[in-house]
Amino acid sequence: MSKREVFSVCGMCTVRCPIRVEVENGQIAFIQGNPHVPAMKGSICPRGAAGKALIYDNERPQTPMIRAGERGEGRWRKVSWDEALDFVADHLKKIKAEHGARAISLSDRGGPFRDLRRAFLRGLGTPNYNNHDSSCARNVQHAALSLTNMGRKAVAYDLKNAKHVVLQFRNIFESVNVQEVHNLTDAMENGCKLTVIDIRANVSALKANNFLQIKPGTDYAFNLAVIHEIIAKKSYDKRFVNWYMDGFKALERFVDPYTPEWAEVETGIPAFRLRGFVEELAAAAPAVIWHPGWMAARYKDSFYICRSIYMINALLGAYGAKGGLPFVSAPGDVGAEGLNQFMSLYPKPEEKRADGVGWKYKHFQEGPGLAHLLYEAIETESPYPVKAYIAYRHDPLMGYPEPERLKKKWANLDLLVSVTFSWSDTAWCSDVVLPLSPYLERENLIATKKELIPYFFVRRRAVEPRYDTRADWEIISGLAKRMDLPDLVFEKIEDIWNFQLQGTGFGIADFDAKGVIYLASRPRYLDFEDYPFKTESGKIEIISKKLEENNIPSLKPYESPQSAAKQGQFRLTFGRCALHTQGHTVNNVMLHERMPENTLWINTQEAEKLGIADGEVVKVSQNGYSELIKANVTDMIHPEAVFVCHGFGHRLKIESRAYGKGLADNRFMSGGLDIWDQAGGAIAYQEHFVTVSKQ
Ligand SMILES: Nc1nc2c(c(=O)[nH]1)N[C@H]1C(S)=C(S)[C@@H](COP(=O)(O)OP(=O)(O)OC[C@H]3O[C@@H](n4cnc5c(=O)[nH]c(N)nc54)[C@H](O)[C@@H]3O)O[C@H]1N2
Ligand SMILES: Nc1nc2c(c(=O)[nH]1)N[C@H]1C(S)=C(S)[C@@H](COP(=O)(O)OP(=O)(O)OC[C@H]3O[C@@H](n4cnc5c(=O)[nH]c(N)nc54)[C@H](O)[C@@H]3O)O[C@H]1N2
Ligand code: SF4
Ligand SMILES: [Mo]
Repeated sequence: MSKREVFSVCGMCTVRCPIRVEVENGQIAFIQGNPHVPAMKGSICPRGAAGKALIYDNERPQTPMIRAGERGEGRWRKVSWDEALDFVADHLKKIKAEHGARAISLSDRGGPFRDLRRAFLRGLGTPNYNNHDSSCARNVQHAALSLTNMGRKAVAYDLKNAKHVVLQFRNIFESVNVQEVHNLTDAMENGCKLTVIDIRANVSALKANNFLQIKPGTDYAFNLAVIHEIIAKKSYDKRFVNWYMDGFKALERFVDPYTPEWAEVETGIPAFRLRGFVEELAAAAPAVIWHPGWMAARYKDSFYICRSIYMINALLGAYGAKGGLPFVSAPGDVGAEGLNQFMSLYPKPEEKRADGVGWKYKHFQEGPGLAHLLYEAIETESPYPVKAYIAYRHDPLMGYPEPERLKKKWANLDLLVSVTFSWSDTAWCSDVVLPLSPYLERENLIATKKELIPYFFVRRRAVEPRYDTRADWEIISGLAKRMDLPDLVFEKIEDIWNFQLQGTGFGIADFDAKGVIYLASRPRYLDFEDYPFKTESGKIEIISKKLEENNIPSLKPYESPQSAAKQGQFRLTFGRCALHTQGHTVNNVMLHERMPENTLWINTQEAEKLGIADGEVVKVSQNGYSELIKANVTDMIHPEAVFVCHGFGHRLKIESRAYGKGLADNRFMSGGLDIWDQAGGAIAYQEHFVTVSKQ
């Protein structure tokens, strides 16, 4: 019997936890958190444990496929890798010759392993790289940039050392990042307080010291009143404000009308509770983390909510502080050399982006752009035609609103390719499916984690592919070879790793012992005087020149949210659950067994008015479209909202377990592709109402 251990990286969600895998006789025997990464404590979440079931799933794409019927019809021709890659490359060449390289676009799931494919796009000469972030954290990113000219990941959440953590539309104990869960739990054992501001009592709320149930759509009102109270009681960190806040006076004037009593009427949270909460925060400052949010693509004012959170963190002196939001270090900050980048082999394309980011919308960061605006460009051919789209580990038909409308926009494409390890609506609708090996069956590039202690990490192959699938680097290499980009063609992964590590002083064998290479021996906290805000003034700028120049207010007055028009109508809200990841695990045997469908959370009193009993199958409808779902009648949700876990409602027969189970929230967002936050860039997914009725 042969037995070995492989250090790798989980791929069941985009948190990408470091893992240790035991392999016996070429089979996965055991998966655990990498014990050499202290905050993992050797553990993984339930989805991480279900990685094995992904490998044995025979309902995933097993060979390359080219469509034989119409798009979405589901008639496929199984082909060899050579034929599939030739097909894609021939189309890309033809499109490039006819419309220029800019007519080629790709979107992905973001993350640390994308250097090679971004280099591929640069090599082709197209600026049209996007990721999923306009459906996720773009508002948080743009809020951070608008105040500090640094992205949201420039600071860490130092949960372990925090004294008070605030979660507002952030459900840390279900929307899991394993290290964050352990760090917060440790802190709470040492007396750290937890406040949860949510529209429903989620698992995090059940563990919290304070749970503030808020009326949906009114978070901005609450936060403005918090700022008002902090300033009125002079509870802010004077040294921080003097050194590092530009525009404090403007902020003070702006929040003047937003008293706790005013906010009580809007939010339903009593003024005395807000006051007590602010007192507790001030007592714990600066070791406070008010989490700025992750899935913050919810409302038309979500960007301003995120901005207000960063401002509160600043007023409390939490920015930069131990136990707050200290700045992360890059390799260079701790005297180490960073990895070599494939992207730097090619110049940045000069062409303007199809999604308008950087020229039409100058206040947005280019990077991953805004994918929903790419889709608009595909439809309108403005500013120019985009004819090829590669959905690379991305399922926009599940992740964006209005899938049927999105498909019509894509009708303009000459080539639609999906690179994926699972079936998805997008893959089903593609011209070509290039099946990716699941994470346990493939390697990835080496990646850098900027942290208090920065480190390099690498995903290694634990077992050989069961089916005719390939790793990312093999797919990109195959395409690069056909598109005459010899610098991106590799026969073996070691050549890629060697290129990346050249000049760092490390070799791939240095990952053998622990799976990661730490670049410093202890956490690096900057001295107060050295905070590296990247604005012109070197301070947090409350009034953002970039926003104002683009006619977007830095301080936006609060507007009350729309309410339901009649009884039986509710705002549709959503989130994640601990047992599934987005739309791509609902067909996983192990996870499906534990949670086969989502349910509709509905407030007890509202359900009674409609005569709906707990567990009853009810009808949810909007504009003539309806689906059925089981009601979860509960006191734990605000009466104006209904809630579902996202990712269910699959309609592909090939996914026999998930087929027809649960409700797909994105199908109840009529007009939703056009409802987005003009200041923050993200889709406003929760600006929709549904009618709930007995069947
Ligand atoms: N209505 C509604 N829409 C939403 C949301 C919601 O709650 N409600 N949530 C939003 C959020 S937060 C996000 S992030 C997006 C997600 O949207 P997507 O990024 O499209 O969703 P996923 O299902 O994570 O991934 C899509 C495909 O990529 C592959 N994949 C996913 N993760 C990985 C990975 O780690 N490695 C590899 N190799 N492949 C992977 C799978 O094959 C999967 O089919 O959707 C957003 N859209
Ligand atoms: N288990 C699991 N973990 C995951 C993922 C997964 O799919 N499954 N996906 C990962 C990804 S891509 C992301 S983006 C993160 C997302 O992680 P989070 O940002 O924490 O997102 P959600 O779980 O969507 O929602 C958090 C909470 O927001 C609440 N909420 C909804 N509307 C409102 C409102 O108007 N006001 C307030 N205050 N609260 C509201 C919901 O009830 C929910 O409890 O999770 C990551 N981790
Ligand atoms: S949070 Fe869970 S699913 Fe996500 S990477 Fe970590 S162990 Fe895997
Ligand atoms: Mo996300």
